[in-house]
Amino acid sequence: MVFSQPEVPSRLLFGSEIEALRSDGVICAREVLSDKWIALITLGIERAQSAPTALGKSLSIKNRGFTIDLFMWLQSEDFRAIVFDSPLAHLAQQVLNSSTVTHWYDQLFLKEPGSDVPTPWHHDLTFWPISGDQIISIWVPVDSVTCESSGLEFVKASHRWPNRFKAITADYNAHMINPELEDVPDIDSNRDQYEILSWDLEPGDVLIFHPLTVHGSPGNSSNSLQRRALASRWVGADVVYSPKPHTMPLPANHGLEPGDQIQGPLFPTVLGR
Ligand SMILES: O=C(O)CCC(=O)C(=O)O
Repeated sequence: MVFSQPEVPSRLLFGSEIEALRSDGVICAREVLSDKWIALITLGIERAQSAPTALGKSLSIKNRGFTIDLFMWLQSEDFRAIVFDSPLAHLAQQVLNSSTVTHWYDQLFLKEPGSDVPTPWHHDLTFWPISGDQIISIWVPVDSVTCESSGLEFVKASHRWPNRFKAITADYNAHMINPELEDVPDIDSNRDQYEILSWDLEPGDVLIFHPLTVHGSPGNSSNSLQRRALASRWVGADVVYSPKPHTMPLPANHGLEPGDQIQGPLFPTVLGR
């Protein structure tokens, strides 16, 4: 079988960016995606909005301007090309330091101007049925993003905290809340006690973050800027399927047994195959 190869980014990450990601748990990488890819993601988002999945419909809060959807690349050629052909796999490879780079899943987070739906502070790994170290998310906005238009915020170096928090996201389901884990602290009432990182972004810039870095975003209080982003998530060779109660359900046909490396038709290995 002939595979296409993902595009090499117009610029690779600097060593200083990779070091900052290790120490802070998040970086903003400027100008790593060209207009071509931003246009394709935008097109994919527009198409996805007119044909949401059943899961997307149940998790979105349409009357408050909030849309979420998952496993986009299984729905459309646009997002499939983002997985297999865009430079994202190379960016992931640089930070994962793994022999293989495998797509975990992708997710849309759209907030219309005036949407009052926040993304509460949370981290991701506690509600994913995987374990391992080589896991990364790349958050790709297709619009200019400011703090006012629901810019994503991160607690610096929180990926190094020993705490493991209950899932609390705008899209959470009760079954994903693990009563054995602790609540996320009340960061908003005590912002002066935390070092909070956020960036104004332009299309082409991305945020890259560790799955234990605590993050969240306010509603979109801009009256003109849409805030549309694709979260593209990747894993390396040390990541295995580790089903536990209170974690995100995977599509039924994933074919993984506990302890299996994340791979297979739903989790394509894009580099190092
Ligand atoms: O875009 C948002 O508001 C949330 C993004 C997020 O939580 C994630 O990508 O893990």
